[in-house]
Amino acid sequence: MRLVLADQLTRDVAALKGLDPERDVVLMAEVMEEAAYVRHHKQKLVFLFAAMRNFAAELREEGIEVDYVELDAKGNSGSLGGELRRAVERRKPKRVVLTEPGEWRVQEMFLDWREELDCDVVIREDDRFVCSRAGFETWAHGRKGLRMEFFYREMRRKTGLLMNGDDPEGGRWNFDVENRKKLPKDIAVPDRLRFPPDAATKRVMAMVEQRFPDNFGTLDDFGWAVTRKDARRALSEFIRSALENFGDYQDAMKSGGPFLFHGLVSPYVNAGLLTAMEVCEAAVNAYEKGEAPLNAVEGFVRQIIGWREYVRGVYWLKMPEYREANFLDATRKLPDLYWTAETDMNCLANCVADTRDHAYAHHIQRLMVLGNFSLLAGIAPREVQDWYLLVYADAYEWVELPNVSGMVLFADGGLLGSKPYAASGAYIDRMSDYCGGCAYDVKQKTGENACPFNYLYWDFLARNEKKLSGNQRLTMPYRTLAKMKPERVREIRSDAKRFLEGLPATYED
Ligand code: FAD
Ligand code: DLZ
Ligand code: SF4
Repeated sequence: MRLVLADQLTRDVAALKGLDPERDVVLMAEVMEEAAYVRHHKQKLVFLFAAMRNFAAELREEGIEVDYVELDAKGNSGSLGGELRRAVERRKPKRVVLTEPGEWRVQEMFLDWREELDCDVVIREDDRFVCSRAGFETWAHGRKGLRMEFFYREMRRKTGLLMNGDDPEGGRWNFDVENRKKLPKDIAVPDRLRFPPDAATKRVMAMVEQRFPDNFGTLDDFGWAVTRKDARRALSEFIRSALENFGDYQDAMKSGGPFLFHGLVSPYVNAGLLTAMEVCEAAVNAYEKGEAPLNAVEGFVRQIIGWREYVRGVYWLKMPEYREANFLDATRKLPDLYWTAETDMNCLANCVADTRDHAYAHHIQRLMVLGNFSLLAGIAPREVQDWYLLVYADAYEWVELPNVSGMVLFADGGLLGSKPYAASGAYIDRMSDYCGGCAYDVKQKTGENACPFNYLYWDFLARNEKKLSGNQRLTMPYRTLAKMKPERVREIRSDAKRFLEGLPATYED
């Protein structure tokens, strides 16, 4: 019996290798425990359940027997362990074959099953990643800092992507300095290929609305691909219409335009509809044909074989302690605006609304608006982690946690990033059109009308001076803070206090 989880929907995922249709059965189960360990965005649930059902149908078309348990099936025990136990009783297999899960929580359950089940349980390595967990440990061993850049270079060598023998294509490993342009007013942003739900997906939508009516998010604009075939079409369309500008405008943000020139592939790659290597190879192929410049293609490949592989490595290296890390001792509850989008801060309102409407926001929205605010406001890591884990269609703890705790909140004290990504309103103003439509004035530093990011930034530095002032990369801002008159610092801190105390945080999740 071969178990396939919702984020393992790849025909040659490890558990399906060597499958014999004459002998083997595939088990897939929709279960309440996985659907409710956080209250996932409605689009994430629809995406995963519809993709699971379609994947099962594709296996059946191949002549493979699939034992598929729907969420509403009679007798569904509600947990993966329960469904596995029931299936073993039903089928009496000699062996159960699994692919290692993406999350620590699920791995702990797998290890329990191995003890409990009345048959052999074989757990195979998930070879959809370029770097295995053991490979990352070897790389990390003995290193003081785990900088992504050095790991990335190894992944380039290992995959041969954008390599000329031992040298990087174009003579440099990283073209990031060319990837920070502001969006010109007249630039045409391509329409993105979205997939209106078919009848089967509509049935899943009805089930999700009925079973999870109060979960975050809307289904009105559901447009994710739910089959490998459509995910391939989405990838081709990205390569054709957006990749060319991906690099230049990777950090740009626009009101009402969350997709810009981004790949929109993370839900597919994480769930298995596309593989990381095929996505990178498609981009490199466009470069080789002269259809996309090197800064775009290198930037895109770096996100996948660099950042994506690296955060997974850090996750498995540091779990389970990583979840509890709170270097800055942040304790604030998550403000309601993360659920309601109701705030006068136009940047936050836009990013939460994009998240609610699409279960998606691009990287800089996640990092420099939603994340930056949670860092400056001192929101407790566990509150922020839970929010990010449930709101995005691509979210699993292995990728969410290092991004949130390491990259955004500096909760790991600098393992993942050399300094916190704290920024004032000037950064958001430079990289977006949000400030023009905002009730606050990004140029004002203090007072009722001032952009809250401005005083929250200095308040954050003052509040965390003991822990952060020794950080070499923060020498400049701490020097500026030291030069400020005491009454100016008092004014900043009192604005921050007034603002933060006025933020409602009433939602219980
Ligand atoms: P593109 O901008 O087109 O990038 C291409 C691909 O690179 C992505 O599809 C993704 O697979 C990979 N990638 C890019 N950046 C990262 C990164 N920092 N970490 C890992 N992979 C990356 N990504 C997730 O897949 N799941 C998450 O739960 C998740 N949570 C995040 C939380 C925070 C606070 C931040 C700052 C980032 C998070 N990311 C997460 C990373 C990144 O924001 C998304 O992968 C990206 O926005 C997905 O959209 P895209 O496919 O259009 O990406
Ligand atoms: C995220 C998720 C959800 C919502 N539902 C299911 C499910 O019903 N059945 C299943 O097999 N997997 C589900 N998942 C994905 C698991 O939580 C996933 O395997 C873990 O996130 C480990 O990576
Ligand atoms: Fe955001 Fe400040 Fe700009 Fe308003 S002024 S959109 S709060 S950065």
